[in-house]
Amino acid sequence: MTTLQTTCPYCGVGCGVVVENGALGGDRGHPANFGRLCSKGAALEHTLALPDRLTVPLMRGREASWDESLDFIAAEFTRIRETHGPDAIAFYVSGQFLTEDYYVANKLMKGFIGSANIDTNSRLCMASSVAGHVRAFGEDIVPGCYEDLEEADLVLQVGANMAWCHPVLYQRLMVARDMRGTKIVNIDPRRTVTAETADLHLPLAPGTDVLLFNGLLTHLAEVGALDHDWLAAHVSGFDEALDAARRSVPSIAFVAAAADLAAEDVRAFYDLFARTERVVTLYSQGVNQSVSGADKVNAILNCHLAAGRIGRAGMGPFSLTGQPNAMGGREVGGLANQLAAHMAFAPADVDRVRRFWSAPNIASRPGHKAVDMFEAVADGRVKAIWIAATNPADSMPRAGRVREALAKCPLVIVSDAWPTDTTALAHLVLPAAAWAEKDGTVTNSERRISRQRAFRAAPGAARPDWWMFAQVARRMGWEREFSYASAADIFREHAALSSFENEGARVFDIGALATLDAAAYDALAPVQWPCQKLGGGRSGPRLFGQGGFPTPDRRARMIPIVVRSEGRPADNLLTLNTGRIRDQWHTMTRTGRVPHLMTHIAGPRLALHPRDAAARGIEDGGLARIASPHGTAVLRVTIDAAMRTGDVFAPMHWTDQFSSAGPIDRLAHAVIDPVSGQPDLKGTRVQVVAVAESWRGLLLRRSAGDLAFGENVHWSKAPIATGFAFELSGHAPLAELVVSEQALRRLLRAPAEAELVSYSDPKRSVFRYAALLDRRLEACVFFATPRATFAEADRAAQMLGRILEPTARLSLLAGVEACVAHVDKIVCSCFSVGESAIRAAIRAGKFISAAEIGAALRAGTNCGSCVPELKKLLTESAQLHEAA
Ligand SMILES: Nc1nc2c(c(=O)[nH]1)N[C@H]1C(S)=C(S)[C@@H](COP(=O)(O)OP(=O)(O)OC[C@H]3O[C@@H](n4cnc5c(=O)[nH]c(N)nc54)[C@H](O)[C@@H]3O)O[C@H]1N2
Ligand SMILES: Nc1nc2c(c(=O)[nH]1)N[C@H]1C(S)=C(S)[C@@H](COP(=O)(O)OP(=O)(O)OC[C@H]3O[C@@H](n4cnc5c(=O)[nH]c(N)nc54)[C@H](O)[C@@H]3O)O[C@H]1N2
Ligand code: SF4
Ligand SMILES: [Mo]
Repeated sequence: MTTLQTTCPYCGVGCGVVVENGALGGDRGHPANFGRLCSKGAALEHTLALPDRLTVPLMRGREASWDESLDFIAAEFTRIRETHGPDAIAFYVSGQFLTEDYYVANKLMKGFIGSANIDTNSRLCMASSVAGHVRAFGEDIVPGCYEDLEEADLVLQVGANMAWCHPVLYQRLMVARDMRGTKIVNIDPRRTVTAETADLHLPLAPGTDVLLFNGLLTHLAEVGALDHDWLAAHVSGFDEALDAARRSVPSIAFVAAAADLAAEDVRAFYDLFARTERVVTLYSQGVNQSVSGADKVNAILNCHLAAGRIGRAGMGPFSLTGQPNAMGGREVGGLANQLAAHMAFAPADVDRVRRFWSAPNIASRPGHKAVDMFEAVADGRVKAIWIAATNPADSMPRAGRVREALAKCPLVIVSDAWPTDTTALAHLVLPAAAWAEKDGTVTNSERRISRQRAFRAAPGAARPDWWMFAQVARRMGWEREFSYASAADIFREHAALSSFENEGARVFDIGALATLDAAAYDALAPVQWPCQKLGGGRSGPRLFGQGGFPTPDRRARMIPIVVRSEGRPADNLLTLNTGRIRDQWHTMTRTGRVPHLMTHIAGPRLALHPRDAAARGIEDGGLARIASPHGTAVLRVTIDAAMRTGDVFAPMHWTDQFSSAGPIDRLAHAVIDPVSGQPDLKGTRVQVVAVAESWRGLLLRRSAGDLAFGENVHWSKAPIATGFAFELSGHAPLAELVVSEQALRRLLRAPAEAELVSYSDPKRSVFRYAALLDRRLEACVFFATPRATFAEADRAAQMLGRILEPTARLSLLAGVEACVAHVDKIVCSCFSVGESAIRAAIRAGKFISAAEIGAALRAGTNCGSCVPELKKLLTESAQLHEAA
């Protein structure tokens, strides 16, 4: 029996995973999850052998060797550097890099190429928190730990849909609340499943968080909830911050009106905060991804600093990190405005890092932040860009413009494990080793460094990212400085830099790990930083409980937050909010290929309040066209009373590979927070109109392939056990699509030798076709009127790839009538339990708790991610009962 411990590659909770004889499970010994995994973590096993991996370097589509590829990059970088200067080269990397990948890329760019033009998708994710932390604490530090959530009496969730995005941490909070009675206040314009389980939900108008927290600060002052001794000893800037807050927020009534909240709810929230000592404020992208992101962060930090609620058990502000290594990337200095190891561009820092690296060309000023970086690509200042472990053609705002920039760029290099909309734009595609195939470390939201360990061989010629960057560096002439033989070599150097001439000036110090030998690195147990060399200063899971901030006067700084205009223009536009769904990870390169993860929400849906829908003649399940000045998309609509009027929500996940709608980021504006450079991905103003649907279709195929439809067909693709299912929807007559047998064969990917079978009932607009090759069902397509849901296609889906005797063919197509019943939504993806089964059982009076549903149907008993939805179904049914 072989057992290996590693870390989940998805969210910043950083759960431990054990691999036992090839089977994956939660690591009971890991202090982040104690054995739990969410639906995505539990499905990791199904991602190990996903098809279509990139396995060889591709130069303009031609297979190339590593030697040829790496020599080419080194020669081009050298030439561009000499001709145009170092700033003509850029790296755009990722919070999904391991710390070791990040360290090498950062060192190459900032110490050797000699530019700071390395930025990361963390700019879209964590930059506002980084800026807020640095302004308040003097360094980018999350002061608390996960146990604080369990020891708090009040937990705020601000712009954080934890039940879907940080599920295991959410479960820990729910368990603690059952025992301790923790109060939970959720602050989010949408009534998310997370908000559903809170004691108080404040559905504030988007972008009004600063007002709400400025109001809280003035309230704390008024009711005497400040900690004056603490303020006197450890904080500066209090008077200015309170003064600014008072000027922006004259009264609770003012906050309520501006944020569109009930005044009694605002007061209830303020009172709860004022009288509860143990408060944790969790926040995520509803805070960070905003034009006022950094100000939102500091408005929150101000309240915790003023009340002295930081760094002690059960209290503190807590920035939830997004990606598995969002934190590690900041530790190495992977953002363009950082240098390395929590040092920025102060001359003494630059000199220190230069000496440590023996760097010939150290960068002395910040480089381009993500949005600017792609602008610099567009206007030709950047002539070569290396993109790794991120998919900006889909995930950057104004994605269309990003694509245009890349299309014009003389040299685009992309390292990825799967083909994406970004690799499609690369001159050189480099095959990366993926999770399970590479070694290194990641740091989670509570500053805990955990090992990712390889337990599979990388396919073909795929290699770890650090290796690629080190190879290019060596071929550019820096052989000795990049002579790493393993991830452990890199980690030791990184750890040594963190404690180099540190003497307590920087809290990020992991000097104790700088001497790990290979065996100790291999065996490294999850550890929180700081961890200094023996006899070092700070340590422990919480920081700043006794002050000691890393600022020149050792005091934290409260920042006066001036509220910029929050007024809404009086037009007919809606605010496009974007974000995540439970079972998908970003641009779906992994989760979008796992059939059962596509069953919770099967396609890109635009959520819209009933009133906004009615005003536009949009029906539930119908289509809508959504347009911004940057792009348009047609999406299927879910009418949802959990939305505010005036806002719509679309998931960020779908791409051109998965839907005709493509990435929602084609529409997103690239407006940034002036402090952090983070784009406001939650606030694009859009127009939404109904699109008439003339028919609906379901295409089942064994192979994915391309769908060459024009503008008039909306489609989305989902993997199923036997192949792929495509939802189709036409906004022009069906006859324009199925014009000929040839067109039909293209749709079904049926070669000339394939046999076609058809069934039609024109009176009811029912048309069905199947293609068979050697008697096996290759593909079939069902067309019907717009309200059809194709429940009868289930059997056809099961039959894909199977032999179908002539007698069975027609009956398969004839099936039952196209029925109007709802296709069941899978609530529990671990055990495939559908909503209708759960509802039916609840109606029959069988269950009154999620635990009972679990006992009977197993739903919610594995990863627990669906427990909030089970609770919601129970509450809905109870409400119906009361109403009746
Ligand atoms: N299932 C899943 N989990 C993930 C990921 C994933 O792709 N899928 N990605 C990971 C990553 S990288 C990240 S960054 C995290 C993100 O985790 P979250 O930040 O929790 O997720 P989002 O859905 O982006 O946005 C959170 C909420 O912000 C709200 N919001 C929008 N505007 C405002 C506002 O003005 N004020 C307030 N208070 N709230 C607002 C939205 O309605 C939304 O519910 O998730 C991580 N976990
Ligand atoms: N509208 C909108 N846009 C958003 C957001 C939003 O809320 N709304 N959120 C933003 C946020 S917070 C984030 S974090 C970003 C995420 O956006 P991206 O980083 O673009 O999303 P991913 O799909 O995670 O991209 C990671 C890529 O790395 C590849 N990969 C996986 N493992 C490896 C590896 O080991 N090495 C290499 N080289 N490649 C690998 C994957 O196949 C995938 O293509 O999106 C941002 N964009
Ligand atoms: S909560 Fe889920 S996605 Fe996040 S680390 Fe844990 S198992 Fe992975
Ligand atoms: Mo993120």
